[in-house]
Amino acid sequence: MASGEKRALITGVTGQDGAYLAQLLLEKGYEVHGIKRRSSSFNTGRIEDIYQDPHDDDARFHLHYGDLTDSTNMIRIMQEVQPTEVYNLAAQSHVAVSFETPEYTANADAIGTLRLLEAIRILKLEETTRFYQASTSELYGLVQEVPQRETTPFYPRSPYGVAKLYGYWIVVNYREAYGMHASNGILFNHESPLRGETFVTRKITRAAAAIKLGRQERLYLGNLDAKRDWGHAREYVRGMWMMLQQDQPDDYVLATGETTTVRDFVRWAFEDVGIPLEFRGEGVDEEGFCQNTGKCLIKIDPRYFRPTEVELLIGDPTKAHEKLGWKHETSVRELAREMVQADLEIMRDAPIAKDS
Ligand code: NDP
Ligand code: GDR
Repeated sequence: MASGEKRALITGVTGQDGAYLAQLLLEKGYEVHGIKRRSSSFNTGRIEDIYQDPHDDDARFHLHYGDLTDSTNMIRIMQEVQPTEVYNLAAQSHVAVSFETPEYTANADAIGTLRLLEAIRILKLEETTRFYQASTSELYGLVQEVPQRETTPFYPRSPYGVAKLYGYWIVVNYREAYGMHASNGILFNHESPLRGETFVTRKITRAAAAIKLGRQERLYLGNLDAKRDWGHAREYVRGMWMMLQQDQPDDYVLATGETTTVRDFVRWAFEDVGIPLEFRGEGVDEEGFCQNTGKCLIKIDPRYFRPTEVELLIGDPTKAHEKLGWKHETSVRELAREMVQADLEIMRDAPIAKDS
């Protein structure tokens, strides 16, 4: 590698953020290495557009099989790649699923982060390798202060949040103990047409498209009162990169500063496919009716309620704005529209959507 050349290693490259980040770094001239998991079915759909044939001498995008639960595998990949920047985006990232798989979630999300930091230390790459950790607004959990900022106390409310709390602090500790350039991005929810289908925004936009096209009867959801600060994933991965370009490592909140209920997101998505909704009832009895036909399109299924919920997230991105020059651009309303349009296109050829 020529001196000054940048080489990134992205864990979780097959996920929403991994796909956007890989694309951004390739555009910036990086050599990009991604870690993907072995799967019995195809799991590289999101990076199809940037895939490069490894036989091509000019290829700058390379994939390695790996898993955050496997230390020797992490050390070997780190040794082979010798990255100048590591972006740790891999995680069991579904909050509800973490209640069902708490031990695995801790292994991948908490100890997985430690494994990567240790790989850097064992290989004596501390001086040359910068580290980004995908921390989360789920650290804030039970409301302590609004809007939530870097100094707001943490109170996670799920095994996922607790595992990510370990990830956050081990990054801070390795920064202080070994002088590593390691930063936490405390990112609030960010979505896109590449969002996983079981996260609420995508579940809603897919269902709105499918119902519009007559391919689905109704949508089952959980807590409609939860409030989230939703931004666009493409803009948030740019913030991750900006953090690693700073002379000093630090921790930053990325958020829009605006919060929306799940119910309003549902309303917008259905409005965007031309189905005005009216909600009646409350809690588990709540139902959303199409105003034109009186047909019940939204029903509450208590299975989607979480044992402990994060009711309100609203972030204060002032530090990122002032120190990084980062700011969100897309409003949540525009985001909903973009996702609905994308799902309408996909859905025209898709098989009938199943309840997810
Ligand atoms: P996704 O769920 O879309 O992607 C997660 C990625 O991690 C996938 O590539 C997945 O592989 C991979 N992965 C999961 N478990 C392992 C493992 N044990 N070893 C190796 N790879 C694994 O998440 P997002 O892209 O949305 O989020 C990226 C990161 O940012 C995550 O760490 C998430 O927790 C965090 N985060 C996300 C926010 C958001 O709103 N999107 C907000 C704040 C933080 P596969 O494709 O095979 O499943
Ligand atoms: P979240 O995202 O838990 O905030 O974590 P998700 O979209 O799963 O839930 C958002 C809110 O919607 C409520 N909800 C439902 N959620 C899902 N998935 N399915 C439903 O049917 C449903 N009905 C209501 C939830 O209760 C919740 O309040 C995301 C992930 O990307 C994490 O990895 C990341 O760290 C945080 O965002 C910031």
